[in-house]
Amino acid sequence: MPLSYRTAGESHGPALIALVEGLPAGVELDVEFIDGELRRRQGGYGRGGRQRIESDRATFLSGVRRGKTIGSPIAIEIKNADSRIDDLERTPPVHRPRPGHADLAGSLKWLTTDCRETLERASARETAARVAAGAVARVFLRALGIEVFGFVRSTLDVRTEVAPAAATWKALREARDASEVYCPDAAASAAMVDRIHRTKAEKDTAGGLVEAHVFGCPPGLGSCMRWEDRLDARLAGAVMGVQAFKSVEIGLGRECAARPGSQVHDPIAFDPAARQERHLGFARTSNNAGGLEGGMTNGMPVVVVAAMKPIATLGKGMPSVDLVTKADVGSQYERSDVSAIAAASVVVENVVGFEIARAALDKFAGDTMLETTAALERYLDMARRLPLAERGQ
Ligand code: EPS
Repeated sequence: MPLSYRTAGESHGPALIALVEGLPAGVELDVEFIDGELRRRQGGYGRGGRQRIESDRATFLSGVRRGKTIGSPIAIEIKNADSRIDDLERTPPVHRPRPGHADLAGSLKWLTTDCRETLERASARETAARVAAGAVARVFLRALGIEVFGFVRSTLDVRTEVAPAAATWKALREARDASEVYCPDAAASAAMVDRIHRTKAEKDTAGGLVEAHVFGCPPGLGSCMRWEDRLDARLAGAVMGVQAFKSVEIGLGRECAARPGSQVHDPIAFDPAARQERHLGFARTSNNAGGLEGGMTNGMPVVVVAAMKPIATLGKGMPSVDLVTKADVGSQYERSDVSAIAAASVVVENVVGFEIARAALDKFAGDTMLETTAALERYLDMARRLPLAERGQ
C-alpha cells in the first residue's frame, strides 16, 4: 500500500485529525520530535493571538503499540483549545470576503453568503495536522539516514544568502532554532523581525520564501515512467497544496530559463573515495537540479524553494463587497497573524518530508522497518557494484 495521509478538522472545531496509512511496522515514534515540530509551527515572529490559546500536541489514537508503529492506520488528534464553531455569538456569519482568502470563491462554490463555512476549513490551522503526519514520516526517514532541513529564505525585501550543505546544515539548524523567524543568518533574521514589525505598524501583512533541503536521499526515488510518479511533480503538488503558497521551484528553479545549458546542468564526475556517500561517488560540482533529474533523485540534496503570499487578513482591510447587500465595504478583520512565514517553513519542511518518505517506500517497500532498511542497503550495494553480472553486464 502506498504511503498516504488525509486530514480532517476545522479551525474552530473540536480537533484536527491526521490519518497516516502505509507506514511499515516497527517505526519507533519519537513523540518529542513530533510535538516539537508542532510547537515550532506555532511559533515565529509575527504570529497573532491564536497561538497564545493553543498548545498543539499529537495524541495517537491508533496504529501504535508501546511507542512503535504496528502497520495499521495511524490516527492522530490535535485538540483545538479555541473550539467554538457552533457558537453563534463567537463565530457570527462573515459577509465581507477578504481578498486573497478562500472567502469569496468558497462562498460562490457552496452557494452561501456566510464565508465562515469555507474559511473554517480553508484556514491554515489545518497545517498542524499536516505537520503531525509529516513529522511521523520524518521519523521513518531518519531511520533510513534521510533528514529534512527547512528555513526562511526571505520576507518582503529582506533575504539571506546562506547555502545549506551536507556538512553545514546541522549548525545552520541550531542557528535557525535560535532565530525568531527561523532564518539561520543572525543579521538577516534581525532585519526580518524589524521588517515584520514595521509591516504590523502599517496594519499590513507579509509573506516570503521558504526552503526545504533533504540530505541523505539515495538515488532513484521517484520515477520517469509515469508523470505522476515524478518526485518533482509530487513535491510541487504537496507544497502548492499548502495554504497561501503561490509558487514552488526545484533547485535553480525559474532562473534556469535565463541561463544557457552549460551554466545550468551539473557536471558529473566520479570520486572512488566517496562510494559510501548517498551519491555513490557520482558527486556533482553544483546542484542546480536540486537533486532531481528525470523526476528521480540523483543522490544530491533535494532542494525545494516555495513562495508564500502575505496573510489575507489585513489590519487595514482591503476593498471588498458585502455578499448580502452588494455594497462596497472593507474586508472583514478578525484577530490574525501579520506573518506566518516561519510557521510555513515548518509546514513545507514536513510536507516535503512526507513526499520523500512516500517515494522511499515506493522503492524500498516492506511490511516492517527491518525489510525496508534491508532493501535500501541491498539496493545501495548493487548500485555500487555496477556493472552488475546479474543484469547480464
Ligand atoms: C487563519 C486565521 C487565524 C490564524 C490561523 C489561520 O486563526 P484565528 O481566526 O483563530 O485567529 O491564527 O492559523 C492558526 C490557527 C494556526 O494554528 O496556524 C486563517 O484564516 O487562515
